[in-house]
Amino acid sequence: MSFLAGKRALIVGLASNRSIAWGIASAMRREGAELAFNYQNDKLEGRVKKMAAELDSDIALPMDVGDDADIDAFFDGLRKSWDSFDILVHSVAYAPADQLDGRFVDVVNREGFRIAHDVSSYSFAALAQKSQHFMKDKAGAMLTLSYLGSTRTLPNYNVMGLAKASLEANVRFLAQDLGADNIRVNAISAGPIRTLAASGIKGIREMLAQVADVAPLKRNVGIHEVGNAAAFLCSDLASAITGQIIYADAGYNIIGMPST
Ligand code: 0WE
Repeated sequence: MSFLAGKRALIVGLASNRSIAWGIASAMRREGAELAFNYQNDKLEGRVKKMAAELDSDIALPMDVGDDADIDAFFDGLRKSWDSFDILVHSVAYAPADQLDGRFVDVVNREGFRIAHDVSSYSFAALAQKSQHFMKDKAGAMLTLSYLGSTRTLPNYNVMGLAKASLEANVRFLAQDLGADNIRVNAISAGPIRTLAASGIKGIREMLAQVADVAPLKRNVGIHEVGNAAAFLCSDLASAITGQIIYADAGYNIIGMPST
């Protein structure tokens, strides 16, 4: 197929071989894209560089998306390898652990709210702002990752739900502005997946079991399925799709009441 041949993709948020970013990077590489990565901190440098090499990339530069100076330095560094690219993938979310344990009304606080929205939503706009200049007149595509908690309540997701609601609005405003430059902006709302970020979460096992029990496809989804959807959405095959939140969740989001 190689429907991403000749395209360059910047992947932000790779942390391990269980990351959704790994599923996306693998699918995009399989379809012919050239890749570049960030790593959040020194601890992740070696691991990310090794995974980049597995996908034939020697571009991995430091960037914590919570830091403006890091973002500036990252794009200055990237410019030394690439004067343009076609695809931006944002696969980053964070809320302090105390925000994801207990009733929203009891645990929410100003700092937790700020950090969740800063790292999980603002960072997408910040990366889009920098990336637009690399993507001009390229039929570019930007993609972020959302979750059902943006529009429905579920236990413990709490302020991350508000941050995902903000992220989805972010997709629409960016899509409106960047449409003029032929840049499309979409999100994939993935079903729950056992990544490193999810492994510490209370009740994740029950949530995975619930999805497998009641979702139309009667199973969970994997990072490589999210990767395939991402590769499609960022390819010219999806040239009419922008501003959308596409669910890759085995159909779970359509259920009102499970059938017996
Ligand atoms: O968006 C997410 C999780 C993102 C996330 C994960 C962590 C764990 C470690 C954000 N911040 C942190 N902070 C930490 O300290 N998901 C869609 C996965 C997820 O997270 C949940 C879920 C699901 C599903 C949290 C509570 C309930 C369900």
